[in-house]
Amino acid sequence: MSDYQDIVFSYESGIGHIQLNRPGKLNAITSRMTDELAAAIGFLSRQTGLRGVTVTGSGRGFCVGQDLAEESMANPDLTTFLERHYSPVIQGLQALPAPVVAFVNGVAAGAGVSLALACDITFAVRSASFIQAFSKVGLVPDGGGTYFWPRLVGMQRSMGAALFGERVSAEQAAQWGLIWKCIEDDELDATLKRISGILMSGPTRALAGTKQALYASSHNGLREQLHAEAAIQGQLGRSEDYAVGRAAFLKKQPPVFTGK
Ligand code: LHQ
Repeated sequence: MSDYQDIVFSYESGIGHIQLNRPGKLNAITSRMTDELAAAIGFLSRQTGLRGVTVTGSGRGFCVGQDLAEESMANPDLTTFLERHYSPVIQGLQALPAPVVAFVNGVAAGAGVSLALACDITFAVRSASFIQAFSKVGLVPDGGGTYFWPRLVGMQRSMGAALFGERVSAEQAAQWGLIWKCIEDDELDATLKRISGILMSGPTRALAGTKQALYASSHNGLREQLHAEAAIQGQLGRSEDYAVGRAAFLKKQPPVFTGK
């Protein structure tokens, strides 16, 4: 879709592809980029046939966070800035009713790490790394950085990474559970295609329900969570994909899901 400049965005066969597109600046985030991300996410949220989303970077980096050279960064009112530019993107990604998969193709720093973690699941190439660079510029982790990290890797690792701003390798990130998998650099394109294919032919409503239930668990007790699972399963019990999946299992055949 041609109107975008700081991202490349396409939507095909139910899959949205977002590529951050400022390779010369390691995809540092501009206000135009957050506006374009919000527009792309808004577009995806209106597609009834949405089945998945991929997010990656162009060039040698994934995203190094806020563009510190942007003029707006001289304005100390970062509260308004974050709420206007970042919160809609982070919440928008989490709210999309289909899995959002990050493919971290190189270094991620600052809010670029938060952007990757706002996706539902993250792959990173072996040469990629994650830097909680905020303390180096006198700021706290933002874009959900203090929300995602402790939930994924616990308090000590979150503290260490944020207080000292040390580089965390992709392999270490996978060992910690910050990301799903560390893959070889030359496997990135094939993995992105393979995962897109899986999402394109997946039981979309069940995957959306899985995302919804897992996120609800971060604020629910067991009783509420059992209710949440039962409510979602109640809707899926009436879905076409469940009928297809059950029939295929009984016939010992692979299911052909339609996402309905
Ligand atoms: C950059 C940046 C960058 C601009 C590299 N900005 N140009 C705060 C405020 C409000 C709202 C939202 O959120 C935030 C939180 C944040 O995200 S604050 C920013 C946090 N990020 C950083 O502090 C990362 C700063 N970057 C670096 O430390 C290095 O670039 C790393 C270690 C990531 C990569 O180092 P190298 O591989 O050596 O690359 P490089 O430093 O040479 O960068 C390549 C170019 O990208 C270079 O431009 P140039 O024109 O000189 O080639 C950098 O200036 C530019 N760049 N990060 N955040």
